[in-house]
Amino acid sequence: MRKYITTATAAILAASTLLAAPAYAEFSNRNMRVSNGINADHPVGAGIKAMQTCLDEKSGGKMKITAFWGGALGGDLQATQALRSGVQEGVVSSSSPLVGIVPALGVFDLPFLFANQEEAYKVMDGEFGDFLNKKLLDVGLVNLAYWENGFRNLSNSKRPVTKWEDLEGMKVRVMQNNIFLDTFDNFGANATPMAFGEVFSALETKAIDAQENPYVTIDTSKFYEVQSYVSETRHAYTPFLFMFSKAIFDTYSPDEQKALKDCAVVGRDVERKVITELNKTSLQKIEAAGVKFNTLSPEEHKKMLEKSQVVYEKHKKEIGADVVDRVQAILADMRK
Ligand code: TK8
Repeated sequence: MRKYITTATAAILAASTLLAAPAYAEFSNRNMRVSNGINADHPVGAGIKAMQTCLDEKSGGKMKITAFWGGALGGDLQATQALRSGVQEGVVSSSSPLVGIVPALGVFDLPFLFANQEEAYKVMDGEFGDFLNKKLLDVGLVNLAYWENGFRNLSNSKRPVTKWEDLEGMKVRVMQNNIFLDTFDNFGANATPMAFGEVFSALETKAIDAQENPYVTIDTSKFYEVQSYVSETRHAYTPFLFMFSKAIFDTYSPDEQKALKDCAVVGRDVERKVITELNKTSLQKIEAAGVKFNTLSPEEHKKMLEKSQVVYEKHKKEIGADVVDRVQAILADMRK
């Protein structure tokens, strides 16, 4: 009998606690600055719009993103450091300039790692992506979701690149990242690390001959105005990380945190869809501007890939052998 009463009391207590909890979610007015190096007409713009619509619905209009484009709040690395010190809320950054903070991110810089978008999505959105997110969290960065930067292609002002030997002596801007640097030096190019914000004028003044980015970036950052050739090398797929300052995130309510994470995924899906569509029209626009376009034959593409294996060997240790092995095991499994 006594036991019965205790259980019943416990049940009533539990029920009343449930009733006492607020039936509404907790949202405060939040103004969140999110910076980008690319311009507003890049598909990241469409992704952020979709994310905002989602946040409006969930927070009753209380959570607001203010986006800054074209590196207005500094380049990828600078903005990411601002997140770590809690003075800026968000950034959409390439992973490549951040390897000094999280060496494991260098895995995405390995040449020809992913064969197609599907592989990239599965790896980033699955347990491997979570594994890297933990490392980002340890350094004060909440990665809300992996957005798409995409497969990178080469543009230059010298000649069509149909085989790796054509890169001989070419002055190629690379991101501030040793794996990219070695990848291009290994092809005989003269790789020059440079922040994204300086690329247009460096191409214009011919301080450099070449750069590499997805078509949508060559289009929306207007590199086609100062380049004569675009070659479909697809030598790397780099992600965009939609990161949030952990210091600021920790002050948000669980409802706000959840809304941010959920809506970043909504934005991601829109951004990826728009990139896939725009990739085609971007290339048309680039060609219409008079830029000569070429693809590489499958044989030459394969030779480029084989030539790049030394880069894997050279950088495996600093990325973390466990990290490289892990992604390669996942990919091998997917390719079965
Ligand atoms: C924009 C960069 C850019 C990247 C690069 O901030 O630096 O070439 O591909 O998209 O993140």
